[in-house]
Amino acid sequence: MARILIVSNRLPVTASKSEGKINFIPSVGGLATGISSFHQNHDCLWIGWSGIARDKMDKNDKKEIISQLKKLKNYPVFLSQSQIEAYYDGFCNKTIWSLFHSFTQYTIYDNILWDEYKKVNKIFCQTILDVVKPDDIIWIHDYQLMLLPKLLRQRIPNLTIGFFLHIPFPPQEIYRQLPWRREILEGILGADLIGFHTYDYVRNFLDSELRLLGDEQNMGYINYQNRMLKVDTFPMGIDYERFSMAIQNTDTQKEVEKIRKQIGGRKIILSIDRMDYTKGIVERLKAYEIFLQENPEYLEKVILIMLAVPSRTRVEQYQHLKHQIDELVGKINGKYGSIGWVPIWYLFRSLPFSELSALYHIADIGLITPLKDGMNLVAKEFIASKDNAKGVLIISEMAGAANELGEALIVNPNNKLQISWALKYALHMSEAKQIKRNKIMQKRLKNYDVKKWADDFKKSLMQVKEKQEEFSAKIFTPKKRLQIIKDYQKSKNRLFLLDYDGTLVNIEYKFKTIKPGKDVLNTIQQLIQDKKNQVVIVSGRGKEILEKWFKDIHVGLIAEHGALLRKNNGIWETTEPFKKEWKQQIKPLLQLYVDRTPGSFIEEKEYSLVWHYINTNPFFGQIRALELRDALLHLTSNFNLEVLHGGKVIEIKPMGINKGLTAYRWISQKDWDFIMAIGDDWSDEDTFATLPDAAYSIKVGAGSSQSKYNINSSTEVRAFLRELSKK
Ligand code: ADQ
Repeated sequence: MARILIVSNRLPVTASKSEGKINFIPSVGGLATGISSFHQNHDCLWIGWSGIARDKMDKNDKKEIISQLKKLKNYPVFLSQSQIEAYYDGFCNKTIWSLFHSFTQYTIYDNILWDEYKKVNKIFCQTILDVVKPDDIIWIHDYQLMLLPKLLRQRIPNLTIGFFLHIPFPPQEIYRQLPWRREILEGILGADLIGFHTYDYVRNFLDSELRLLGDEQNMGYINYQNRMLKVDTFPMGIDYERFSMAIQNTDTQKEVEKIRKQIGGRKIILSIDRMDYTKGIVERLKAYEIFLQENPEYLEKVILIMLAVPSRTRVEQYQHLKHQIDELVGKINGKYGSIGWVPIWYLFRSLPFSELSALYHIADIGLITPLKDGMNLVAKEFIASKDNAKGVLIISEMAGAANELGEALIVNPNNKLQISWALKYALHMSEAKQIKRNKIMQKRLKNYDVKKWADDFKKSLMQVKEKQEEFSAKIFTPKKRLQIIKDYQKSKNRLFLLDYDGTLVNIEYKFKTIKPGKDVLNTIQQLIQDKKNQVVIVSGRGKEILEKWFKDIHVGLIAEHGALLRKNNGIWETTEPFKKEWKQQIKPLLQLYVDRTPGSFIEEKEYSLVWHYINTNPFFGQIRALELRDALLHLTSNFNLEVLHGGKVIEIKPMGINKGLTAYRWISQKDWDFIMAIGDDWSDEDTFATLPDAAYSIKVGAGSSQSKYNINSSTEVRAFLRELSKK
């Protein structure tokens, strides 16, 4: 079994130095708590920063840290204090964290911070290179290390790399504000599998990819620089067992008793977060105040236990937030409290598991209302901790977790009145209803716990690798090339079926300008000089243009994807008496889409109509293409027409037109002892399918195909054909 290197900014343990001694304590935060059990149960090494700056340790400390961490299956990355400040406090938290949570007003763009981010990603890369073995799986976590996948890929091209983002990926109109948007995207795209918590984030990422780098996806697969990679949703689970069983620990039971004694029979509302402006703590407090104000019958009968874990305390924004929350809590407690009752119990610290699980267990309501949250594990932990399934979760619709917790009370975190109503509703909810709702959620969370999540991610990563291998097995290696050349030399009757766009010439931005250059014409001339060779150009283009381009060259021509053909005698024939009248009825719809989609245009061929969107805004063009395809499917249902969507075109043509059927007229003509078909898109698959077993079929570019081989580009196609013609 392959070893897994988990890589994250922080290790699951944090080192500190006091009185000359190095101590370790568990780190807080979603990632550390979430996958620590996966780490323990697999052959893993966790790589990350240890918590002590390099310049604050001596040689012995360094040795001690490495050796202590080794026992815990951890390996440290050493960073200086100034690097941590500029990279983590700076770029990560003042630029990425705020922008990715759509808090553009807090986002700072500073080249110095960006430079440090790049430097630290390189340090991580070097540390991994020091310990990595060729078969290791690298699983990189989160926004601090978005350049790392590419850096590693450059050094070890075949490495298996997964990347998971724990925070939201913002909508493209927000993402594109980042001055380094391309570098970051390209950095992430170094991975083989890219995971997000929700489908919304996947869609946002794919939108940005399409707009900024221009690669279209197919079922989450992207063909990026001739490497197939996948983008998918993996909603992170929790260690369900740990939380659901917690109440059986005597320590947790003692804590429950202690809290009960202090609180008596009052209803407990629980709020737990890291102290962060994305978590909506201020809005939540204000909503609680409205609740107290509007429902005086609940005064002295409820208590809000608000737990905030100190976080990023060196960042000014966070200091300001702490100050604001302290004041607000003081104000509410002062205004509504009475002797023997404080409306808010406010704890600003991290808690041991026994205390945390006791709070989850005892609380009547979990009030979790982030303004924006990648997932939010606290909400899931609250539900899992309810051994008797009693309790009500109120969760913000802006938390990724809301997608999986549909039976909870879902609120808009900015709507304080709604939160106040939800509190009242929760306090009145019957126990039967609570149990019914929670049991459904518990079942779901138990099924897809953190172990399943991590296994699922790993399994998908290996599947992507398998797909890549299938593809590389077909890559046109020098050995395969030699084999074909040998066969070519032995043969006497050879047939070449060559697609035009994307095969003999590169597909370029401006559709209309790709006429064959000297390079293409000379290559074909050289091939047909040998009387043993018959060349057929198998194209989707109209007959006039093909005739013009290949005027004096004795090649067979197939036009309009097989509707028309010209044999060497120079006379065009139709393969079947296809109808054309339908064009008048379809054209107005295409014209409407041309008017509504700047950059698109119609190409009219004898038997087909094509709507091209290669020159449109890629994202908009794709949306319009999907709309048009749907509209056409309705309209064409009575006409015996086919609607094909591929390669930045939508083509409408009569059923039964097919490159393969027409190519077969040549294939069946003679007893060829060498056949080679080359093509790049869906329409060429029909040609490949009609070939006899011994024939050679080659697809240009990556992507799945029934071809025997894949070749990288049309430049390589031309070079290979020239090489053959000289043999
Ligand atoms: P976080 O923003 O840290 O994580 P969250 O998912 O809620 O947020 O995880 C917090 C974790 O810290 C929980 O596991 C909780 O048990 C623990 N915790 C909270 N308060 C504590 C306390 N006082 N004492 C001890 N432990 C405490 C980021 C993203 C999230 C995403 C996670 C995981 O911001 O959206 O869910 O990563 O991907």
